[in-house]
Amino acid sequence: METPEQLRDILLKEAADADTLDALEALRVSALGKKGRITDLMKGLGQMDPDARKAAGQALNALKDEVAAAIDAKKTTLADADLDRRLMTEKIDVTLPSSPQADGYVHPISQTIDEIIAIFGEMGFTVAEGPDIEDDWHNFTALNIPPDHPARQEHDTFYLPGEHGERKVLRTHTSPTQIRTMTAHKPPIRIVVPGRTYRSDYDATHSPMFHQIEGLVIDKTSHMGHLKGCLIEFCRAFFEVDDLPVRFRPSYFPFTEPSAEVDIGCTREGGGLRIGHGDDWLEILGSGMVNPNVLRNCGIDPEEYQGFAFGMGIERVAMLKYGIPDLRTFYESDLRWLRHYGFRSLEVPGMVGGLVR
Ligand code: 2NM
Repeated sequence: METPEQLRDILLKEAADADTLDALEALRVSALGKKGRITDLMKGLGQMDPDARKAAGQALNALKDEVAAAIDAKKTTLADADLDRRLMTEKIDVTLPSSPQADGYVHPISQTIDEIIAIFGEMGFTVAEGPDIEDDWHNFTALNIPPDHPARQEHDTFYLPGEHGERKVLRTHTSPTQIRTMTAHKPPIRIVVPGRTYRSDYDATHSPMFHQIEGLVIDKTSHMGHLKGCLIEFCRAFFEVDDLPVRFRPSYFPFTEPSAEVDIGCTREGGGLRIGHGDDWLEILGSGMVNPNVLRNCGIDPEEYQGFAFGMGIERVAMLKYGIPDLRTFYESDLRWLRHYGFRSLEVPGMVGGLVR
């Protein structure tokens, strides 16, 4: 067996020579482990006389500490070198896209809905959604449209049989979701409701299924000034014209009183249309102060609360903003059309979209 001095030189050299963390761990076990070489020497202390044992014991403990320290120091050196090597060899190109570009396009209807939601989202609106299949009460009655009102025929409603003999309807507007929100939640309310709507009508400017987005604000002091400010702001943000002229024209809806149609300024020249300034007007939205009867139908006290509502057709504003000439092409699933009019999936909807002018 080596003397402690010889063992010291051997172990320190082995620590210096170890060139992997694994080799260093093997050395630690063979020197300091239960059956290690220093441990073996310590076992010999038992046969020594007390004075010699004391001196030898101190020497062996010092040896143990020195070897353990040498192994730890070498371990740090190797780990640092390993990290340096990885930092040198493993490179990340942070300019690569976070995922491969999807081989698909966002439909102009989806893009337009996202843009409109982004604008109203900035104004504090949240999104509400509801069922496409409605009942008479939510689609007509609660909205102050009586059973014999011409609006029920005017809308060319699709009727369906219900499960218990009653009549169901495919919603003719998204307003029944406003009714559901007012019935289920206490004001203040500030929502927009996008979605599919249905009317039995089909020609160059009408599809039996189309999309609407409607908005509703109910609060204690909401008034016509809020309606006007909100919708002027929306039209200017959506069409990306800061000083776009906006006009409010008196109108009639059973669910609002007073009601107003909202027009934006435009120019018509040689069959074409330019949004912005000019001597002509283009209808964009319907709007009004929610009729007190509608509030009462939803359990809201019109003496305490009032509010405004508005609605628009998605296809119509998408065609205007993006220069899409034919309504029917929205539903033809023609990939060449989608590659032309669609949007890249990673484009962020918002007020900086690509208006075609
Ligand atoms: C429009 C025009 C005017 C409207 C009204 C309501 C409700 F539920 F509050 F009564 N929702 N939507 C509304 C008002 C919709 O679309 C042309």
